[in-house]
Amino acid sequence: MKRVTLFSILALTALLISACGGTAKPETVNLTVELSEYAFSPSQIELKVGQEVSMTVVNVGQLDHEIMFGRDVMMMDSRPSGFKMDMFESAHVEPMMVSEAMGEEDHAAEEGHDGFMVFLPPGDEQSTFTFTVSEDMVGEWEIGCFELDGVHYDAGMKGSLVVTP
Ligand SMILES: [Cu+2]
Repeated sequence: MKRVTLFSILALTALLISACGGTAKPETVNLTVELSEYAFSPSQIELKVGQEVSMTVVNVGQLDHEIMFGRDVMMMDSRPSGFKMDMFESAHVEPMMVSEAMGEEDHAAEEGHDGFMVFLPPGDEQSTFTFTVSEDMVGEWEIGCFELDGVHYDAGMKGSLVVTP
């Protein structure tokens, strides 16, 4: 009798767990991307629609760096200066800054970059932001740093971000 009861409880628990799996409880993903000369680590990021992403970007290098998300590189005076299409803007998703490195906002205004950008001075400065991956983000995107008139980007400071349904 006791054994039967225990089995019933286990069976019921399993049923409840599988039932809960059907409801849209967003999966939280914590990502850390390190910026250095001249690379992102990791340089390939994969995300899924519905995920709640908390991304921390850290400048572990010796120079100013930034990270942008988009596709189709925009040229200004024949230098890569950003993306024509910003991933967040085109998906109408506004990342929420949780913590910001010093000087970030001033720098964004100075550079006149279009789209979402996280700028980081050297010295292990870091920023964290969160966003929910939406349907409109599905596809292949690029991450890039366009510091020094695009010299960083040309030197290989780029990577890929793939969003799957
Ligand atoms: Cu850079």
